[in-house]
Amino acid sequence: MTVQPAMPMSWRRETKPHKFCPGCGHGLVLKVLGQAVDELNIQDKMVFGCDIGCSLLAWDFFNVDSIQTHHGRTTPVITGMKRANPNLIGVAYMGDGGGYAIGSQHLVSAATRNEKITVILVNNTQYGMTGGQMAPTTLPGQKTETSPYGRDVSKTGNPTLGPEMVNAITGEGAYVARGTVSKVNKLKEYIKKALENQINGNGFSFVEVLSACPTNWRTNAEKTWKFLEEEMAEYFKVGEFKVPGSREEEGQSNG
Ligand SMILES: Cc1ncc(C[n+]2csc(CCOP(=O)(O)OP(=O)(O)O)c2C)c(N)n1
Ligand code: SF4
Ligand SMILES: [Mg+2]
Repeated sequence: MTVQPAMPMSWRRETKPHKFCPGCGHGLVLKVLGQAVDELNIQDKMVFGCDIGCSLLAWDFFNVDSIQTHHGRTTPVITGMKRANPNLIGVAYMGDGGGYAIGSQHLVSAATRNEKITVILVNNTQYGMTGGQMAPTTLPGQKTETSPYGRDVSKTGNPTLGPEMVNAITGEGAYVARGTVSKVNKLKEYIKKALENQINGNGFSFVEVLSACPTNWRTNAEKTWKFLEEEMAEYFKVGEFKVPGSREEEGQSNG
């Protein structure tokens, strides 16, 4: 009989390479999420839900319980787990296509009910996993696989402003912010606050993250950063929109 060696004490700190394309923003978002979870010491109570899309590549990234669902359904699945066991810390992680298009009703319902979960939504302005189709967040004039002449907002409407919407429909105790992978320290602060808000038993916590998809944007490092920091950040304002116990809770963004 083979005797298995005891699990090393350092197992919590083990790392492994991620599966995203070079330059993808998902890895940065997940890195700061992991750091926040470590710092708050919630690994043993956390359930990580990822969606369909490139977010699902993170299903075995963390040493926590995890579940994968389709298009925004991660939000109601994590809601159900949290309601069944309020001691859990439930994190729903998804893309902009899943969260704002096919599964948008789930985000609206959970935010309206002020469910005590944390949703992290990665906005890379298109459907990454399936090859770069137009999403609700595609910028005006932006070329994608399904908007080869550039997004025509007169026909498709304006890009979705998720945190602004969530801010408008959530009640007291919600935390709402938009961060960017180009400012990871600030992003970590927002994600940590979103987790702390859940730990404190307040309301719905929502962080949208501006992220890069150089593969489908077909951009080099310089153009990727320029698009992220200039064009995306110009339309999607980074900052906190609602912080429990502060003036932002009354609907004022600090942009
Ligand atoms: C009902 C259904 N429709 C379409 C698909 C195909 N599909 C898989 S991932 C995806 C896009 C996901 O995009 P997003 O949520 O923005 O995540 P990203 O890959 O950009 O991180 C689509 C359309 C599917 N799996 N199920
Ligand atoms: S397709 Fe885009 S979002 Fe998906 S892993 Fe590659 S760079 Fe990241
Ligand atoms: Mg996307």
